[in-house]
Amino acid sequence: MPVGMTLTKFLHEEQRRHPDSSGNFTSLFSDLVTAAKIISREVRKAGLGGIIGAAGTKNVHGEEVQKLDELANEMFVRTMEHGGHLAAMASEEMDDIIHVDGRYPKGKYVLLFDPLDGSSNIDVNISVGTIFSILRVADGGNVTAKDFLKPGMEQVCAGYILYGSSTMLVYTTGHGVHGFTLDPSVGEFFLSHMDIKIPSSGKIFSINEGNSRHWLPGTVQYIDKIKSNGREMTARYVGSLVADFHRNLLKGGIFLYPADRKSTRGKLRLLYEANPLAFIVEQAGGAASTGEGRIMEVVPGELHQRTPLIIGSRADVEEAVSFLNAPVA
Ligand code: P6P
Repeated sequence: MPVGMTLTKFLHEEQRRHPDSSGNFTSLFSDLVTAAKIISREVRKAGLGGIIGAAGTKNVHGEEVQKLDELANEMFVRTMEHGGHLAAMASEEMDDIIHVDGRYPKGKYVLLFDPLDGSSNIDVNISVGTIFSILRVADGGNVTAKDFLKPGMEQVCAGYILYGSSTMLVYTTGHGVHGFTLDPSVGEFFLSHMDIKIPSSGKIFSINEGNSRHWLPGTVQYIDKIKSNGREMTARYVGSLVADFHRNLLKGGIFLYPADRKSTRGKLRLLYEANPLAFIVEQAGGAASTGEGRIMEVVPGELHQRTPLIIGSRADVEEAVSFLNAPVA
């Protein structure tokens, strides 16, 4: 029985498919994998290390910062900044972009990430995740926030790490979606889900029904429709975007965090949550919409811009959008 395909080997095989490749991207991604392994180690023992619970500070959005949020953010920055492949980074936890220290060479990529999404679940041992997106920049030496404000179509790579019953890394570079599972005894990610495709429709819907009093009429009508007789839908909502997305990616279904009267622009972040997951789901045959248009066509106006997100199986997203766009009766 041959040893499974490691992520390291897979990346090098992918690189060989691009003979003109400099190897910079492969090296950048390898640094990202190292950060993922470190965060996984810390998440797995969070209850023991005295690092659960709030850090006593708030992030740019006024949200309680959990200690593991800070640690994950620091792990990413420290692991990624000296590789010489990045010009700058942007994190959900940091107000402004993070320029790579002048001591280190600058590369031609910028990394956007949510270091530990789902932080409210950290203390109760429910799955959390890291989400990342990589863009190319023309001149690594003069990067500004404007270099990050690109539509999702310009991503060169997107992925997530899910710290669930196992730690999985799922990513795309535009050549399909591939999933790798970490074997902690070896310290390697092994290919476990080659060329993931989302079912064209599903039986799962994910939405926080606690917000239903704020929903706009189109959302009310859509949810009523899929809960009506004749539809065998089931509700699943973890409250961790990566966990909810990953389950629906594999089983089919739809996740909705729509605009409502409370979150008029939606709650989730465009650049480092919606865009990377939209790239993945479209590569897997699914769809991702704001409710009015394709997520990956939105031209960002600001780094931490929020967006409505309707994402999952293509037929389900199209049906939901038809309701959300319906003229108000
Ligand atoms: P709500 C977690 O805080 C998060 O950013 C996503 O991971 C998740 O999908 C969403 O917020 C949950 O939000 O309002 O349902 O608790």
